[in-house]
Amino acid sequence: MTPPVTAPAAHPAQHPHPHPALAAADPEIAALVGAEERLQAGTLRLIPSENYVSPAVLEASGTVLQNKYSEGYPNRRYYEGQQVIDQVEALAVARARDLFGVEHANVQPYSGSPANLAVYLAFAEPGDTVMGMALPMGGHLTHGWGVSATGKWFRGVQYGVRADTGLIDFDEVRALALKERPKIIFCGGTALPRTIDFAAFGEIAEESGAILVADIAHIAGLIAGGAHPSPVPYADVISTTTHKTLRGPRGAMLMSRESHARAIDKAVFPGLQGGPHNQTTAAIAVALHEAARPSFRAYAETVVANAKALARELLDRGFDLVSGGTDNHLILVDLTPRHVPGKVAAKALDRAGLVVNYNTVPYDTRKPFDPSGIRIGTPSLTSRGLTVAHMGAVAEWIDRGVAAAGRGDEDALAVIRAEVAELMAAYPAPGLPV
Ligand code: DSN
Repeated sequence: MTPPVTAPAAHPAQHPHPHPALAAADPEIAALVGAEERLQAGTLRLIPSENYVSPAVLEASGTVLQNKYSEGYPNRRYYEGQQVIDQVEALAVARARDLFGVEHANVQPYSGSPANLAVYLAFAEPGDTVMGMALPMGGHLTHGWGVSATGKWFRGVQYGVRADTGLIDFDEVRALALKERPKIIFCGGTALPRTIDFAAFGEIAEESGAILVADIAHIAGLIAGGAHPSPVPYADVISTTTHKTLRGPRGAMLMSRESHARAIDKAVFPGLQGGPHNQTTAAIAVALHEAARPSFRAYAETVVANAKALARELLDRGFDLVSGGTDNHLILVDLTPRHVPGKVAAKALDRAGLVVNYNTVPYDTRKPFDPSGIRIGTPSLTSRGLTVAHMGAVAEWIDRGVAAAGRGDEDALAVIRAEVAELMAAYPAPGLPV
């Protein structure tokens, strides 16, 4: 039965509804989208893997490209009617190649985990040994961690960081690689606050005969913006999501030398996936176009400058930061000395309008679902225009929020929430209706 078409729900004051068709067809979902918009507008989003896409990226990802099936690759499809889609994908591929200086790019992986799975399919057989950073040390599930398919179907051996420095010990990585002879070595991760030495990983991979995969999901935008060294030419394969510092839609890419192009393409399709999400491909193309502009370089530099300033401010307030600080967009705070578990702190900070995630710290003595740390990042606040000058206030809110969490002081959290909302009202988020 066709649902009744109702008038769009009224939007604040006289403004037209930002999603009139949605509001008419499905007021419940429209209301939830509106609630999420208000949440994203009114809070200080500090999760390092999140961002705000531009209105152009948002528009591209909500287009009729959605309606098309296009299994295959440009000019080699299993469906007709690809006159436009082929051009969209070819443009996205060309922009990825130009921006990252790579010979080959595949823009079809649905997200980071499928992208990494495609790498296994391309370069390893079930049961082969693979090597990556352990998840609790800052790695990713798909780098061979036990609970992931990659750790169940492959033999994952894992490196970590040194307990005394919080840094990767390349002697340990080399010794492990030469002993275990993995088919694939992953570098990169989800909670690494320091510059990744791709050259050192490249040497070890070459010495041990492994394919080196640089998972740059977190730092792709910093690399594109010149604020972090590139894994080219050290990595055989570069895997990245497109929605973190790169500020594109939720998606992923695999990049490589031409010699690996066929293996990667075959692994993504038909090896692992069906039809690509063409609306996402278009939005990736737009994001790559934006990332090639000088303003993106300024954004990437400011992301890092903000993170360094925030780290300094947190250190000044006595916080214990893993590795003593940051080189990138991410800060990992060990709250053990504050006697507040990470989860308790993260939930309290959320009530204070400061959105972080609880996170394990290296050698954590607590469980992953109730760990000792919180993870903080600066991409989103930088996209809203906050600068180094604001980082003292942000650190002060985090400090007061963690203290309030420790003593269960909801009134103090409410005061912080109001202060945060006041600042954020002055820095509208890209892509959100005013
Ligand atoms: N979920 C991502 C992150 O937050 O870092 C990693 O996949």
